[in-house]
Amino acid sequence: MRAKKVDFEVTYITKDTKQDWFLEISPHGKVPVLKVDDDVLFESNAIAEFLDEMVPPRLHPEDPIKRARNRAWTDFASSWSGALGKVSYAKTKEDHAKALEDLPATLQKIEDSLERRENDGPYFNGDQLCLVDAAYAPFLMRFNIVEGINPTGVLEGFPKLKAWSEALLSNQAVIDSVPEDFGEVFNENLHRRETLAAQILDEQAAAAE
Ligand SMILES: N[C@@H](CCC(=O)N[C@@H](CS)C(=O)NCC(=O)O)C(=O)O
Repeated sequence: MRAKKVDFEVTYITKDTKQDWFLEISPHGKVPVLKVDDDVLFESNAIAEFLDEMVPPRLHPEDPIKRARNRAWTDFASSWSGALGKVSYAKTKEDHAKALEDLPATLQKIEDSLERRENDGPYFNGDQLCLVDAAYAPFLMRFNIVEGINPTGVLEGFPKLKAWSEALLSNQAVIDSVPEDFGEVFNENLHRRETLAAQILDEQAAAAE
C-alpha cells in the first residue's frame, strides 16, 4: 500500500491480545487482513493481488508468462519464511545449527531465480519494486535484525540474494512498512518465543553493565 501510496489506517494485532472483533473477521486468526469498506480480505498474496488490480501502478508484470512466474515465487515465500524463521527463532544452539544446515537449499532456489531473472535488478523484475519484492522483504528485514544479534553470515554465499536483500532493506516503502519502535517490539517477540537470539541479547546486555 505504501508503494502504491494508498491512504489507509493500520491496527497492529499482537498474538496475545487478539480481540473478538479481530477473530470474527480473520478466518485463521492471523494477520494480515484488509478491510475495504464492509468487505474483509485475508492472505497476504490475495490482498496484494487485489490491491494490484485496484490501484496503479501495476506491481505485477504485464506479460502473462512473467506474471505467472512471479506468482509462483510469491507462493514460495511461505516456505522461504519458514526456513529463515527456523534459524531466527531457534530456541537452542542445536536447533539453530540444524536450521542453518538446512537453510542453504532454500536460499539457493532464490539465488537461482535471481540469476535467471533476465534483468540487472536491483529488484526482482528490474528497477521497480514488484509483488515478489513485497512478499520477501518482510522476512529479509527480520532475518537481517537477527543477523545483527547472532551473525551467521549465511547470505555471503548467495551474492545475488545478498544484493537483493540490501536493495529491499534500503527501499523507503519497505523501511516504512514497520512502525518506528519495530526493533523494540521485535526484540520482545524474540524473548516471548524464548529464542537463542533473545538469550544472546540478554548476555550482551549483562556484559555491557
Ligand atoms: N499465509 C498467510 C500467513 C499468515 C500468518 O502466518 N501470519 C502470522 C504473522 S506473519 C500470524 O498472524 N501469526 C499469528 C498466529 O498464528 O497466531 C498470509 O500470508 O497471510
